[in-house]
Amino acid sequence: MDPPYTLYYAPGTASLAVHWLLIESNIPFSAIPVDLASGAQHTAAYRQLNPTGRVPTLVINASGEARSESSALLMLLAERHPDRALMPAVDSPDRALWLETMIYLANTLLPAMRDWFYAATDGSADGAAAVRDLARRRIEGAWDRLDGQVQGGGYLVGTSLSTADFLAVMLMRWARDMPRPATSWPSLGPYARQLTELPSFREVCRREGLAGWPPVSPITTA
Ligand SMILES: N[C@@H](CCC(=O)N[C@@H](CS)C(=O)NCC(=O)O)C(=O)O
Repeated sequence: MDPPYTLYYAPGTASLAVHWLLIESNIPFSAIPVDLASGAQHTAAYRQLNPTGRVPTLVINASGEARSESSALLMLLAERHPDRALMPAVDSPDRALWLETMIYLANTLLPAMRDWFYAATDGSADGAAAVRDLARRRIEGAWDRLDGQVQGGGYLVGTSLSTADFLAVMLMRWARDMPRPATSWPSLGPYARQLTELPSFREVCRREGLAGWPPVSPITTA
C-alpha cells in the first residue's frame, strides 16, 4: 500500500522541517529529491504539482492534492495527526503563543532568510547588498526575540515539541554561515543543541546528507 504522503524535497532547504517532522512523528511517507541545481523545480511536471517552482511540495496521496509552503505543511500535518501532539490544542493556554510564533517565523524570519540568500536573483544584482543588509538586521532581530522566548525552557512554545521548533531549528541552521550565527545567542545555542540531538534530526540529516551543524560547544577548562 502507498504511504499517505509524498514529500518533494531538496537537502537542507525549506523542505527540511517537514521531512524532519514526518520522521520524528513516525508518519509514513515517501520522499522524492528535487535537484534544484539542475533546475528540476522549473520543469513543467514539477510546476504542475507546485506552480511556485519551489520546495517543499507535499502530496496527500489519498486525494492526489499537492500542497506547498513549509509552515502550512507543518500545521497541516499537526492537524491531520492530532495524536502526535505537534501543536497546542485549541483551548490550551499555549495556543495563542503557538499561532503567534508560527506566523512570526513564516512571515518575518523566513522571508528575510530568503532575501539574504536570493537577493541577487529575486531582485537586481545592483541592489543586492542593501537588501542583504536589511535582511541581516531582520534576522538578527528575530534571534533576539526567539532567544528571549526559549530562555529557561527547552521549547519555543510550552513544555513540548511543536511545529514551531521544527521550523525555528531549520531557520537557525540556514544562518550557520552568517556573520552572527543563531547558535551564538546565549539561549538559542543550547536550544539548538538539545533539539538536534533528537534521533529524528540525526536521521533526517543522514537521509539528506547533511553534516556539521550545530557546531560542537568548545570544551572549557577551569
Ligand atoms: N515560503 C516557501 C519558501 C520555499 C523556498 O524558497 N524554497 C527554496 C529552497 S529553500 C526553493 O525551492 N528554491 C528554488 C528556487 O527558488 O528556484 C516555504 O516556506 O515553503
